[in-house]
Amino acid sequence: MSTVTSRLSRQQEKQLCFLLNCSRLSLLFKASVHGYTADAFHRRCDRQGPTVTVAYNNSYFIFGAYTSKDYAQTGQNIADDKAFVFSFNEREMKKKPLRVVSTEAQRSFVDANTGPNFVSLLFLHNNTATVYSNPGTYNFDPVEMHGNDLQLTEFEVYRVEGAGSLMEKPWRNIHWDFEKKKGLMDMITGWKHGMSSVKKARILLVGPVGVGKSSFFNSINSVFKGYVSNQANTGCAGTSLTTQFRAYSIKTGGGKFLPLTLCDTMGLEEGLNAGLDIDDFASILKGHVQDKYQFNPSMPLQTESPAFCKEPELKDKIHTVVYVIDTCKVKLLSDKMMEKLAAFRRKTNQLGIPQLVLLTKVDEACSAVASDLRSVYQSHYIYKMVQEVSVNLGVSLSAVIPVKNYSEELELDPKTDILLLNAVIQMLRTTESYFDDLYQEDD
Ligand SMILES: Nc1nc2c(ncn2[C@@H]2O[C@H](COP(=O)(O)OP(=O)(O)OP(=O)(O)O)[C@@H](O)[C@H]2O)c(=O)[nH]1
Ligand SMILES: [Mg+2]
Repeated sequence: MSTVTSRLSRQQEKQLCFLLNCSRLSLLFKASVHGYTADAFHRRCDRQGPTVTVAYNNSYFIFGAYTSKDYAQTGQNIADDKAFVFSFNEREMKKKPLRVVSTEAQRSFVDANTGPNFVSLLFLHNNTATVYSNPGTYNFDPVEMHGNDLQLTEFEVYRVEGAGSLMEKPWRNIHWDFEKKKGLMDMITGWKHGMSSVKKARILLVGPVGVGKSSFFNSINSVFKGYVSNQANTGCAGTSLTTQFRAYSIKTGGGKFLPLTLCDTMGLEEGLNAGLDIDDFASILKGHVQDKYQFNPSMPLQTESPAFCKEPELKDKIHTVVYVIDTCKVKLLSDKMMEKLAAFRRKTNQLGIPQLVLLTKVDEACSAVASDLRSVYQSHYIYKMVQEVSVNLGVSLSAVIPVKNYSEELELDPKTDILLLNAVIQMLRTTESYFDDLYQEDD
């Protein structure tokens, strides 16, 4: 996984997103890593759609230029009525940023084989860590723009993921027809498989701290209760809020139980002896861990402990593992976390248990999705994150399911419910494949 990280702080990124009216910035190019050359810039930034260049100097200026058009080295002047140059100072983040548009309607930037050339600001000038500045086409005061400090300490280019960046057609089809919700609920309630000794699919939620594992259980529970319920403790803390193993049953409106147990665990942490331990994970998979077992990260569950179930049956074993990942943090997963997830995946594979990935917080990840959840499969950004997770975790694209959990709402929302219910159906189908495999082994 790439270790190239953005130089922008969270607050600076927010400031820039506000200025650009976008939901996210996705780092394409970082000169200190990729090189202060026009060639390196074009290799990563050509034909990327809307982008913003961000330059940094020793005088605490963060300045650059936005264009909604592609870089393509055509040698032409490009007209872009959305383009502008901007500046703010790291030491005066409360001050309104400077934003200047071109005075020449037909020339917002020159699309040549140089560094980004916004006529009045030419970045990576002569393939060096400098900017050439010549106000005019963009009429700014150089002191306000960059403090007359033209030596760059860093230079980055981001793709701008905005509210407008939706695909024409969704890449996965979902029926958003609200009448369907009842059908989906019935499908889950009536789910059966050929394994008569097991009544319920036992599904394990596992993933880093704060990604929404407990919230997913709460959300499914809410859909079937008919109101937003917060049975499991959720929230944000430095370490995992969930410290017990929980195997949750879910009641339907009619008082029966769903053929499904959602198992919630402590979150994964990067450090040794922190978060869910791989030995505890293996014990859960094999059905040795009892409900409400209190995890102890410095010592995994011992076989002689009373909480250790010595002779688990098939119904106690995990039938599907669901890795829960926060969509907003896909790019921020550290190498250590990726290694941990890979080790968990290996363990799960050894036991022949099928796996899915749940991408949560799609509402936080993309503003278009936040304003209408039905665009979840049209968001370029979400699609990119699905692809990235699929490659990085080594699961197929079809095994990655984006969802939005209930987090602060007081009322149910049919669109949220439909996406959640579809995720459960996917989990049940995956569990079915586990039982199918067992049957084949019995033959
Ligand atoms: N906007 C939004 N917030 C979410 C979503 N899912 C979870 N959250 C919020 O994220 C925070 C963490 O959620 P939890 O469900 O406690 O996460 P967890 O994975 O169980 O965390 P640990 O038990 O600490 O490992 C809470 O404040 C939730 O309200 C989501 O889909 N969208
Ligand atoms: Mg939790």
